[in-house]
Amino acid sequence: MNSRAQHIADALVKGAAGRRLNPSEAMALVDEPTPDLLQALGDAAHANRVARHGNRATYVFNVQINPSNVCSGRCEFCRYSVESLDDPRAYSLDEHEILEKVTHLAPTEVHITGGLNDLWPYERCRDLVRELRSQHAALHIKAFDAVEVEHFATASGEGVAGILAELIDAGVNALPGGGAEMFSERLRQRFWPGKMPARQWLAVHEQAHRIGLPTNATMLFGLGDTWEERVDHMLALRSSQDRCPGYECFIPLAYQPGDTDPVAHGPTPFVSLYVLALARLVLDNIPHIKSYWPSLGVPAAAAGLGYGADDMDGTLSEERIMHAAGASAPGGLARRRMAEMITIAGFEPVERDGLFHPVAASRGDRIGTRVSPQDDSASRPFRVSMIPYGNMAPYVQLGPPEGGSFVEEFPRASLASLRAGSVVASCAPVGGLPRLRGTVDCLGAFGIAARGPVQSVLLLSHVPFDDLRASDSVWVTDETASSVRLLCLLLGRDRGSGDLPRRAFDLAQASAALVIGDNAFLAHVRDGLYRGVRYPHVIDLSGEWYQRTGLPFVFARWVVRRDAPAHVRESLTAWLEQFRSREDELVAAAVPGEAQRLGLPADRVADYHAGVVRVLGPDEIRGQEAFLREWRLYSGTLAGGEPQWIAP
Ligand code: V47
Ligand code: SF4
Repeated sequence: MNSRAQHIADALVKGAAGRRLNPSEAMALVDEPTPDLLQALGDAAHANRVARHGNRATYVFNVQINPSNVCSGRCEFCRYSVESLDDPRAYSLDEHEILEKVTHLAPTEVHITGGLNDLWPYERCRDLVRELRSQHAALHIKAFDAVEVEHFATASGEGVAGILAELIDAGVNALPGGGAEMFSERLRQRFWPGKMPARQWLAVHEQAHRIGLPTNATMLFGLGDTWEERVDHMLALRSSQDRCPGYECFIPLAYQPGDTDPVAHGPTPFVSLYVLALARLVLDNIPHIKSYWPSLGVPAAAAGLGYGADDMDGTLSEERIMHAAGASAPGGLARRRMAEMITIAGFEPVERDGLFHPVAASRGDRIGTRVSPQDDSASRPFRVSMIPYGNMAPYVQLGPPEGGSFVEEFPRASLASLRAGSVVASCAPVGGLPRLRGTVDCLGAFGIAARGPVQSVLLLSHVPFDDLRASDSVWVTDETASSVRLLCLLLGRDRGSGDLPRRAFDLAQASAALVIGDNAFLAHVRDGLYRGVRYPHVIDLSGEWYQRTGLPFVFARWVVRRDAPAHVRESLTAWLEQFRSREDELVAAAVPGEAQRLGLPADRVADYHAGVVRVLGPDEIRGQEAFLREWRLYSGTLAGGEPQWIAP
C-alpha cells in the first residue's frame, strides 16, 4: 500500500471508531473521490453511526411554516424567494391560517423560517411564536435561522443576544440550521454576497448555545464548491462546537437548480452520499446527521441512512424552499410512509420529538394509535387505514375494530397501502376502486356520501364555474384523485375535453383551487377564504353532482382486501355493524372534540356531520354506479386518456 492509501486507510479506521480525524486526514478522504472510496467511506461512517445510534433511524412528525416568500436577500441560488409583493408568486400567510394549520395537523414540531421582509417584522414573528406556545404547550418550535435573527437584531436595534433571549421567552425551543450555505468566502462573493459571512453565522449560533438554545447547522453543496471547501465547512462547525457546544444536527442540503440554474445541475446521489459519510466521520462532536429527503430526494435520502445518517427529518407537509426550486420529492409524507421508507432501507424507524428523543409510546397520534411498526403487537395484528378528516371522526370515536389498529393517511395514500397490502381495510375513495378490482371487496354498504352539498369537496374559484375555460388553471390538492375526477367530469361534460382548464402547480397563480376534507369545510365556513386568499365563488361539487343527476355522491366506501383472513373480515363486519347501531351517539360524541380541533362552534360542526351519509342506501349505490359509469364513458372520450392534470 502506498503512503497515500495508508493515510486514507488510517483515517477510515479512526473515523469508524469515532476518533477525531485531523484536518490532513479529513482532506485525504476527499483527495480523489471514487466509487470504491465511497464504499469504504460508507462502511466507516456506518460503523460510526451504529456505535452511536444502533440500527435506529429517527423521524419527526413536523410541519414547515414559511410565513412569506418575500425576501430582500437575493441569494442567487434561491428559487423560493421573490423581491416584493408585486411579484405574482409572492404570498404572505396570516396568523390565523398558521395557527389553524398547526391546530389541525397537531404536529410534534414546527419549523418556521421565511424571507427577510417588512411583512413579518420581528415583533410579529415573536408574537406568532407566543401564540403558538400559548395554544400548544408541548409543541417543539424550531424557528428563525441565524440570518433572520441577525435581521431582527439589526431592525429592532436589540442586538442578537436580546433577540434570542426574547425568542426563548416567547417559546422558541431551537434554531434551525439555515443560512450557513457554504462557509467559503469565494462562493459567498459569487452567489450570496448580501448574506452574513461565516464568522457572523457562527457567532449567532454560539450565542444561542451560550444561553441554552440548541441549534442545527446546514451546508449547501453542489454550487460549484470544491471538496476542500466542504471539508473546511465541516471543520469550522467542528471547532465552533468545541468552543461552544449546542449543535444537535448537521444537515447537508443538495443544491436544487430550478429552471434558471447558475450551474448545470444539482449534485448527483454519489456526491450526496459521499457528503453524508464524510460528515459522519469529520463531525465527531455533532450527535446527528440528517438525510433530508426534500433536498436529497427520497431514494438518496433513504440510502443515506447506510452512509452515516441517522435521521430523516420529518413528514414536512408544506415544504416550500426545495419544492420552489423544483425538488422532485413528494410535497409531504405521512408518518407511515416515513416509517416504511426507513424500514425498506433496512433500519428500525423511531418517531422522535424535536430534540431527538423517542416519542413516548403514550403520546400517540391524535386519531388514537401510534403510526409505527410498533403497532404490530400481537394484540393488534391488522391495520386499518383511517382518513384524517373530520367526517371520519365518528369512526374514530368508536375506536379500532377488535384486533386492529388505525393508520392515519390521506385517501390517495390509503389506496396505495391497500394495493401494497400494508393495510387490510380502508374507507377508500370511490374513484380509485376500479383499479383495485380483484384486490378488494366492499364491506357492506358503509362509506362517506352526500345527498347534496356537504362542504367536503369544494372548488374555490376566482371565476364563475361555468366560465372556467382552457385559458384558466386549477390547482388541485394531491390528497386524492377521486375528487379531481369529479371535477373533470363536471367541467368536461359541458365544455368538451379541449376546453378543460389547465392544471396549475402554483396555487398563487391558479384561477381556482380544488380542496377537500377539513380544508374544504373550513373554507366554506370562512366564506371562501383559503390560505389567505378569498375566492368569490365557492362551488360544492357534491351539490353540483346532485343538481345534475338527482343522485347522491359517494366519496368513499369501506373495503377490505380480498386476501384478508376470515377473522379479520368478521371483526371488520362486526365493527361496522356496531357503527350502524350507534351512529347517532357516535356522531354526537365526536362533535365537541371536532369543534375544538377546528376552532368552530359545535352547532356548525353538528350541521356538517348531519349532512354526511355513512350508512349507504340504494340511492347512494345508484349514485356511485352512475359516477363510475359516467367517468368511464367520459375518460374514454379523452384523446390522451385521463387529463394530464390528474396525477397518476
Ligand atoms: O439556508 C435555499 C437552502 C436553507 C435552495 O434545521 C436551498 O432542521 C438547495 O435551513 N437548493 C433553508 N437549497 C432550509 C434549512 C433547513 C432545512 C431542513 C432542516 C433544517 C433544520 C433546516 O435552504 C437555506 C439554503 O441553504 N436553499 N434554496 C436551493 N435552490
Ligand atoms: Fe432570502 Fe433565504 Fe432565499 Fe437568501 S436563501 S434569498 S435569505 S429566503
